[in-house]
Amino acid sequence: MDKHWWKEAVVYQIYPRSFMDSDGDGIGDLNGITQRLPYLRELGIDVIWLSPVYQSPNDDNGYDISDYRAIMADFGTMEDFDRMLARAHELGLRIVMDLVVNHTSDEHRWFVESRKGKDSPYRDWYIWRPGKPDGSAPNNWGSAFSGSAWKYDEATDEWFLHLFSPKQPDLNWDNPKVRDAVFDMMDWWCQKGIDGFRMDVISLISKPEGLPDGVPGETGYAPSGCANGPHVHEYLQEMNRRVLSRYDLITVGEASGVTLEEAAKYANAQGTELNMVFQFEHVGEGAGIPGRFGKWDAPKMPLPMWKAILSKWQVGLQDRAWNSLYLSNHDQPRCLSKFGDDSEEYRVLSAKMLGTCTHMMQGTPYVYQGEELGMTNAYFDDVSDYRDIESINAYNDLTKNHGVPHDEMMGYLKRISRDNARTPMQWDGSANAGFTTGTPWIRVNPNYTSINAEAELGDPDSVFSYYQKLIRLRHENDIVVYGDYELLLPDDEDLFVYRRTLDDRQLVVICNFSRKTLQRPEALKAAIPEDAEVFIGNYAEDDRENVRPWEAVVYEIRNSEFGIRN
Ligand code: TEU
Repeated sequence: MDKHWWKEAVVYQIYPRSFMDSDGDGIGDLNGITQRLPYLRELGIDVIWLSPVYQSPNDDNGYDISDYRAIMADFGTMEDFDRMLARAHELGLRIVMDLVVNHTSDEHRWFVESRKGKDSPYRDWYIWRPGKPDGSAPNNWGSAFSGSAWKYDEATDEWFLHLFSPKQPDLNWDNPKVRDAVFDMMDWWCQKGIDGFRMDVISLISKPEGLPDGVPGETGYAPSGCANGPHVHEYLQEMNRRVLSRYDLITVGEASGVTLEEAAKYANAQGTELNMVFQFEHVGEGAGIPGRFGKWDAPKMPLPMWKAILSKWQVGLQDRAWNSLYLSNHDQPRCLSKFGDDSEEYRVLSAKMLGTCTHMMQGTPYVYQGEELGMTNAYFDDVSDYRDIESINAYNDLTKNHGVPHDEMMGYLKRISRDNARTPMQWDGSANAGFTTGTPWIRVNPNYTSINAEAELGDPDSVFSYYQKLIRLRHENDIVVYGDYELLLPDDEDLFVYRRTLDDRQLVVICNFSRKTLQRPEALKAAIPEDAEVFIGNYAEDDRENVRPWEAVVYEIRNSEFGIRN
């Protein structure tokens, strides 16, 4: 298998608004990030993915960009950015920018010009259509943020497409002038010395010919047929030829709606498009058991189904593409609360177990800010504490238009609102967790007094110290990066067990996704020779008979002709 630095790297995602505020305005900023770079060096990560810091009216927390070559005033200046970039490079850290080019802000110059009239030279930079004869929208597509994906423009009697908020009009990638402008901007950032791009909903940029109605009844943009559209690979290969291939970058596409077969194209080993993609099946999109209201009431996925999905991606991309590995990001609830157990008794154990389960797989791991501390959902029970446009729109839509009672809706928000991941980073036990000396833009999770970086940095048994070790083991052992993957005990409803193999070495990874103490199945005992050594584990003592609550233990086996010892 081809070796690359981006396969061996561990990426850390910073959500700048919530990471560190240096000037007391309650909003994280670039100088705050610069202050905290040594912390990330200490953790051992290699690459930082910055959620957008570009100029934006902040309708979707920066995923609505009004100037790709300027910094949002909340976050500082371009000089602050340059200082942060230089300091990161001094510390051996690479910086990946969030490229949001499926859409711009409606305040971007391009759209301001486009909406001026049908004869504007920028008209075709966006997707404008007349309504249907009955006066309704051009088709039945929905927005990811509730409601229609079309907004009517009185001045020109046409509608424009927005798969997200009405302040996020979709760019028309079929227009070569749009591609020229995007590639020129990307090159400008590469010339500044950045090290890669995370590409926002890049799988949606090529819309289906004729923009036909989608599958009725599905929610959001899912029925639009925009995912993996007719020209998406053509446009990414053009991007690769004209920009990406000219620099030593790491690139990851956020590929909403991607399938395994499509991912093998986006992340193909020939390197003609991107290094890897984020797929969404294991976090419930396009897989699992859908709810009546999409993700909001989707039931928890049974572990065998979850294991099968992750294993499908591990085996399905092996030797022909590359996986990203993640359980958390700024759009997902905290993985500890979603997949683990954030109770006082099991929080630390299950945080370490989830880290082990993810980081021992084949692919590039992504650590979301605070995940390395075992941060949990905030569980805000007052709707006024939420800030996320997706959550607020869903609350209004489902309670007002779908009869969902307030308490039921609050249950959905507490469980999976994106704001659960966007509460301020918990640095220490002082006011506002050391995030700001001002009033934070969103409430700090009240458990910061016990869950914070200062308390964990000196503690060898902390989640932070455990993540340090996971990252170090990946850096020191090719088997963790390049070893083949095989799922064991596929039907077990509590245990996730898999094997990694490289040359004459094996790792057997055992993860208990329950509070139960389970007797080890005979098949499992048979997979672990007596003198196998513990590679990493979240319990102090090894117990060969049982698997304990939320236990993660990885055994290293040499001379993989199992049982044969030299
Ligand atoms: O998210 C893509 C997306 O589809 C999200 O709506 C996400 O899948 C959903 O919230 C999960 O329920 C990207 C960015 O990561 C997100 O923050 C932006 O809001 C969105 O695109 C629009 O730019």
